[in-house]
Amino acid sequence: MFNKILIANRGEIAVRIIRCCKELGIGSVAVYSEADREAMHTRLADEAVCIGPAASAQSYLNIAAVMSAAELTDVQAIHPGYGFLAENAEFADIVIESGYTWIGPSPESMRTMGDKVTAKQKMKEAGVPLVPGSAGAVHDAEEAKHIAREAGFPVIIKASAGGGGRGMQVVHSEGALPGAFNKCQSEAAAAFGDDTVFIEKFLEEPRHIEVQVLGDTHGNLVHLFERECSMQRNNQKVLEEAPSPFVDAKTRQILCEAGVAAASAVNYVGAGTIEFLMNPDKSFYFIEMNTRIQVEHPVTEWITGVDLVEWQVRVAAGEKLAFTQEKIKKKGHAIECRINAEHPFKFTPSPGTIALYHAPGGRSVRVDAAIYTGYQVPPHYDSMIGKIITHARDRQKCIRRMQRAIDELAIIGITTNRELHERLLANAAFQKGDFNIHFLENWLKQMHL
Ligand code: MV4
Repeated sequence: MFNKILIANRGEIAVRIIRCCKELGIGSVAVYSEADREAMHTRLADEAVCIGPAASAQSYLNIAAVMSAAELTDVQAIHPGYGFLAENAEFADIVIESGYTWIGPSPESMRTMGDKVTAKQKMKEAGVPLVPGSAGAVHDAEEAKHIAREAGFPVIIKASAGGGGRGMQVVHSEGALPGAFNKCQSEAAAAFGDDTVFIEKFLEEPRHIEVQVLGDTHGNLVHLFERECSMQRNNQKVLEEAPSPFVDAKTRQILCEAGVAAASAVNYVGAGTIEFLMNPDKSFYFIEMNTRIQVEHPVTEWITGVDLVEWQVRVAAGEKLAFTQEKIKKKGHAIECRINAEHPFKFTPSPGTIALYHAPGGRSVRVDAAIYTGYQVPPHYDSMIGKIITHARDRQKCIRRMQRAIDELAIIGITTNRELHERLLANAAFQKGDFNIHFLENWLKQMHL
């Protein structure tokens, strides 16, 4: 096992990883920007190194600065968390070439999955269901027309180097296709330096369901069931849960096996997530794989009892998974509410000083946050300041427990999205599990605020 790990991140995920290190007896090194001198992760780590100015590009995304901090503190491994450099294969290469252990999958797995056209090719070979559309890259508007006719409108044009909702164009008619194709291609070139695009049939009312996997370096790979992440707005998830209220036992079996097949196809090591879209008839299709720990990992931890961050560290150190697939059981239901420093309905950021913070507690309530009374939420980063996770025997009890937890939460001094959660948890369609990826946006539109 490692003596000391550097955490190349900030906020609640850095705190989550530092807590894990402490429990494993591993030293922790935080890196922080000038805006994060008083941040929780800076304070909680055994050591902390300033890596640059507030702007992410000059600090948390500054590979040279992060590597200097690793050398200065003599760590053995680097955990990237999520966001920032987590899915940057170049960074993973540099970490490994510099003699450190990368707490994550191989750079090769990251590259294969990072390029969506290559990823889909691999998934096809592995027998993982794909959305009907182009076999690979689509080179011009004329080719796009033939594929769209074959698949039927509407279609979606996606950038191969995109993902997470970036670089996509939905097209409803043939007339709109050439313009959308050129737009997608040029935006992809500008945003990612790669103008490769592909086409899929646009699924109109799918749910976003993802499978958690965990692999070791000895060829063992297991799934930890699914999460449902349909409650999103502008590709920002608001609330996640496990298991999905929509997935029945039989569908779960084939879905999770597809997740394992997807990860196995790239010899996946560590914690990863395979994203699927599921139609109302429960047919499902691979869309992309996230080669990192995700924000919503605690709901899976709670229904399975598996500490995903601990296992990321253990498998990076070469340990074998201590459990087989058959040993992993799911129990009850878990929900996560993301707490953001933003207006609950307008979603405008609300940085500032937290005059008072009181965290909920009590039975089966977990709070992963990086705030405290007197903390100044900086304006430079993501608005998510923490997460509340609840668990109960069934979904209804879990919702009631979350309502109780949200009711106890007090954050004074800044605006948070607490009221969004209050209203959503009380919504009849949410309570019935009757929603898809468009629910939140449609609901907000017809709401009288
Ligand atoms: C899709 C889709 C429908 N059909 N692909 C968005 C995030 C990225 N992971 C993939 N995404 C989608 N891909 C096909 N073939 C719907 C989404 C999608 C979405 C699209 C438009 C507006 C909001 C959305 C929210 C979640 C997913």
